Amino acid sequence: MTRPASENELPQLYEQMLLIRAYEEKIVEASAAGKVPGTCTSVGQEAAAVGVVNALGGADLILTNHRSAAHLIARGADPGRLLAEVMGRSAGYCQGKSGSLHISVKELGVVLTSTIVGAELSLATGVALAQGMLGKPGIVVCFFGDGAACEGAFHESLNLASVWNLPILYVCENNQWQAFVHRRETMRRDHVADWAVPYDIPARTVDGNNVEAVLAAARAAAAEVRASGRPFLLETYTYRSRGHFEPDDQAYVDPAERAAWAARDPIAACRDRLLATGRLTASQDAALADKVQSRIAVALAFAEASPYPALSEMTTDVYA
Ligand SMILES: Cc1ncc(C[n+]2csc(CCOP(=O)(O)OP(=O)(O)O)c2C)c(N)n1
Repeated sequence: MTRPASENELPQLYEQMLLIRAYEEKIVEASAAGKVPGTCTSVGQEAAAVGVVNALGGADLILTNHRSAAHLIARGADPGRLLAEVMGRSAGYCQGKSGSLHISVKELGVVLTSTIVGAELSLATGVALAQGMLGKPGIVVCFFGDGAACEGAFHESLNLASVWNLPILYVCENNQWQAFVHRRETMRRDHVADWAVPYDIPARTVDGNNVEAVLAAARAAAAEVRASGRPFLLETYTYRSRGHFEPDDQAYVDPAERAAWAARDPIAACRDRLLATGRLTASQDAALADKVQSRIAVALAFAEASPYPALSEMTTDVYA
């Protein structure tokens, strides 16, 4: 039994998306000013992340990739500690030693961020196997991109997860781009969901820019994984609105493509639905925007005030 987003949920999902956008825009601004290292952002993909993460339970484990900020914030990570991590400060979730590309938050069940494209897929197989052997509850959720789906690790992992009956919810964020290459150049088909079927894994594609649709699809998918104990692949069809990393002027992107997707921005679409149905007023919207901006300003001040790790700690918490 799955539930669609309720009346009360949509404003909360909207606020989470606003917070994620404000966090990543602050990184863009601060990195342009030389204060923060540039990162890979997920601007434009907020609905995909928020919809999926809000469909999960507390015992579920998440493995994610280089665009993990939205997954982390939707899971409840503190933007101040995330920013501190990106800035290499000791108040960061990994004591400033992971940066944005390796961050994990054990207490939130975010097992890892993988900067090796596709590694999250093979590691999810092992995490799900271990969960089962240890008798732990919770499914494993693995976020990856369409580029990762073009790697051998995707096919090996899906095959093994199917043969071994592993409870993994695969979430492909098909954002059309693979670094500086459009997925048209690397895939014959538009949808990664098609590739799950030969492995006997049920799959569906959902509009990744509609947070309510993603939430409903992710709830149904997670329920199916729990009931069957088997994998499921959910593809969120979305768009990476900014460059591969910061800075990136996206000179390689057709301006018409960018404009078409900008017109489908997930946050603007959600705002329009909330306003049109009277669940949000313009003044409440302005207050929410102020609220998230001040939260991010506090987060940046917190991160900037945090010291760098001591030299004596340089080799602790690291394994390579
Ligand atoms: C194994 C490996 N190959 C190449 C790279 C360089 N790289 C980093 S991100 C990226 C594109 C990944 O595309 P996709 O999986 O679609 O994720 P997206 O960046 O679109 O979110 C590439 C090629 C890498 N980090 N790891």
